[in-house]
Amino acid sequence: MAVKQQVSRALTLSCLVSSLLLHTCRTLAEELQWDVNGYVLYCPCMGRFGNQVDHFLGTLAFSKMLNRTLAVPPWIVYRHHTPPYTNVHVPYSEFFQLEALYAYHRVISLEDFMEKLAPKYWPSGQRNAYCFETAAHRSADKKSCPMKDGNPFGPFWDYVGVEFDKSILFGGISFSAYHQPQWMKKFPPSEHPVLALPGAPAQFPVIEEHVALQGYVVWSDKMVKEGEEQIATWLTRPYVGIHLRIGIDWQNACKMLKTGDAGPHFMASPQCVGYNRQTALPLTMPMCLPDLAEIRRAVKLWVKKTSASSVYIATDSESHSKEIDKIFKGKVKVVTLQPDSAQLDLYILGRADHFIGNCVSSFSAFVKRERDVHGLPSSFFGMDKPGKPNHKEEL
Ligand code: GFB
Repeated sequence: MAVKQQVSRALTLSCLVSSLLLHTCRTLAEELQWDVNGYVLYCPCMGRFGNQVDHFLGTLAFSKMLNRTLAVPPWIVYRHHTPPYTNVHVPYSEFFQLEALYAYHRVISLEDFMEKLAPKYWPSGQRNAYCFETAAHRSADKKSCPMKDGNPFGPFWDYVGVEFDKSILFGGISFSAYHQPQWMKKFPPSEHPVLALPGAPAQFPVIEEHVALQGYVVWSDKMVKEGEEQIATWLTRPYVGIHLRIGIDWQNACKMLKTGDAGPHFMASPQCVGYNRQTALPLTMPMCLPDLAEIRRAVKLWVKKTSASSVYIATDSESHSKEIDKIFKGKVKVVTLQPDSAQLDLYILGRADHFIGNCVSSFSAFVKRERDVHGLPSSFFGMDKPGKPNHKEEL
């Protein structure tokens, strides 16, 4: 069954499912049973939050494909600029409901797996690491999986208290559905109960088939409360939410468009140019790095189209709130909170009456997918109609 259909069916049944699940989870919390079909463990070691979510969706699908329970890892939050500069590992359930994932597949938090199951079923001395031969070739002895080499790998496995005892290498297979029989044959759960991987068994960006799995990523009650409070305090509906990804790291990344080193598929861009490489629309500079003129144009267009009373600006650096304020001469409220929590920005953008995102950013992609699940409209800077050529529209 197509993932999209599965999601909508699951959402329709959500009330029933969640009450059943709450019961199941309570039972599970009391006495967790070992799953004889095995487990998938991985480190979300590539990129920041948006990248980690893309990988998470693919890994969820991979675990279901192998019929193994997914040990859901914490999010890795980097603090490169704030003391004590060490990574923070935030349990999945801080931001999202773990139970909501059950409607798609069996999961357990990695923390619970380690605390409640690992001591008995995956004890020290029996902890195998699994990786591609090519990855092991980078290690000193050329035979060991680089599970804990460097940051964020070492701190991640230290967080859950894991040392690896042995490496098992593989090659000639990918994480796609095409290789499902090979995975089952090579690593039957009876002999390989825990597949612990150095990175996500998934592609970046998330493949089209798995985009709708976003429907199972449901905000935690705590996040909903905090987000709704901020919306009620600062914003008047209808509001347009915009994501400005314009900081220095992004300026450098977008330079690749100028040098011609990037095709239409560049980071998260399939979300707006289309997933099919043959028919993908061109990726232009304003889509990657909108300048102030483009930001003003798009905001003005969508505020007018939606008769918005306020604009919410989420940004990685500069908010341009003064310049945006000037367009509307005080008639539209312009708000930026620049919260420490990136998830609060994501929540507010997700609930906007219209969203203008950055086509290339996986942070924007999180918002776009979530809004698609709920049937809410989105556009991108440099592309007013995603997936279709950008018709210039008159105000
Ligand atoms: O989420 P993310 O993977 O998206 O990484 P990209 C960007 C990070 O920057 C977010 C912060 O996780 C946030 O921590 N950030 C960006 C923001 N925009 C906002 C915003 O509007 N509000 C708040 N509060 N925070 C990739 C990175 O970023 O870009 C890769 O994952 C690499 O590591 C690449 O740096 C160039 O896909 O935009």
